[in-house]
Amino acid sequence: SDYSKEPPRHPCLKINSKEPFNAEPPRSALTCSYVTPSDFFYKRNHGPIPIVEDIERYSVMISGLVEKPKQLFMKDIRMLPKYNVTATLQCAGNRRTAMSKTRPVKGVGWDVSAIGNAVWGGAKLSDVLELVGIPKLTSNTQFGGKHVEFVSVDKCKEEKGGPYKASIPLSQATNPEADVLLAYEMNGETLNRDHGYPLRVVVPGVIGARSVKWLEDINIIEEECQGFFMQKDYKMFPPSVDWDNINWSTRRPQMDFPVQCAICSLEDVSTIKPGKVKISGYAASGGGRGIERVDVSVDGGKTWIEASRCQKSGVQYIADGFNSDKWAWVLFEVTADIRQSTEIVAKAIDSAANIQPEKVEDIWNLRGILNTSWHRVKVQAGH
Ligand code: MTE
Ligand code: MO
Repeated sequence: SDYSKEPPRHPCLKINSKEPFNAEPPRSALTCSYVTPSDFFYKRNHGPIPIVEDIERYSVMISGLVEKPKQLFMKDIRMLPKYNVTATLQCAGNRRTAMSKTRPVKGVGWDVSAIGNAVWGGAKLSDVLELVGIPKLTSNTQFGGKHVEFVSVDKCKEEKGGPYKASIPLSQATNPEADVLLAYEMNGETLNRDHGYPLRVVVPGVIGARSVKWLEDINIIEEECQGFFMQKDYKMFPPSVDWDNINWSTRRPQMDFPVQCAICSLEDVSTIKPGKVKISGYAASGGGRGIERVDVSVDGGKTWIEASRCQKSGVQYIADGFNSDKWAWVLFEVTADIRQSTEIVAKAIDSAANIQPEKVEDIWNLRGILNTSWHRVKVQAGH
């Protein structure tokens, strides 16, 4: 595979693997702004970054179980109503490094920054599917367990040199309220190569793995996609399952991500000046569930204080989806008095009252996905 034509990247990114390029920003930079600049947005790839030379000739083919298969060019997609959706994308492997400390896991080692929040601009998939005669709000009862499969052009070793692919239920794809996009813009600019130029899928509230970049084909299929990343990866197993007794077919592909939070203003080695300390970070939940509360402890989890939350500055955050960006993270902040070396802990509660698990041991899984355990940071008091 050819890694000689990779795009330029910001030097502040922490590189977890060079080929394929996997990198995340330092935690301190991640929550500087509500919308993550694309330079600082984590990059998760499984092969070399494809090159599209001729945008005029670039097209997406929609076929499979449709009456009239259709080839769509960028101009056709741009002709559809354009939506800007603020959505947080999170890799299922976010915070994997911390999970591997209890017992080794397989996968790219991520700190807490395999997550970012962007304004994605593009056409709604529900509008695109109407062009091939699939009505909005097509339910799974009417259509069985049909899925919409997204196929890329990149080449991954996991697919034996074939393209990356994934699928979502047809009912979600045809629901305008699910806000699934074929995005050609990120933060008001043309999508860059790392993030899927010229066109990517964005599935809000769902693990990043389903938001296929460099989209080439959309297939309407009878059941979920049989590709590696749906069937042999990104599934959540119990702690009792290891590589010698795994049976992949016993689990469903992970879709929504669970409630998550992380402290970004401090690292495990941070030395703090005794006194008032600002603690800040992000919290997010999948499925369009908002963040109801973020609790912070400065005594290792014995007592808790509620952090303030915001999305847009100056607007009080309410987890109702009307006054908030329902697919987006919230940033939290609290100031606490810290006099001695201690462990600072954060946990979030989503709008369905889902809470984060206390211990990483309880959710350990061999692929190291969905580490949503309470986030802990040890700090040293010094001068
Ligand atoms: N799409 C393609 N074609 N190839 C990939 O390797 N990686 C997926 C998803 N879409 C991937 C892909 C994974 S696992 C994640 S977390 C997100 O893209 C990362 O998107 P980003 O690099 O824009 O942050
Ligand atoms: Mo991912």
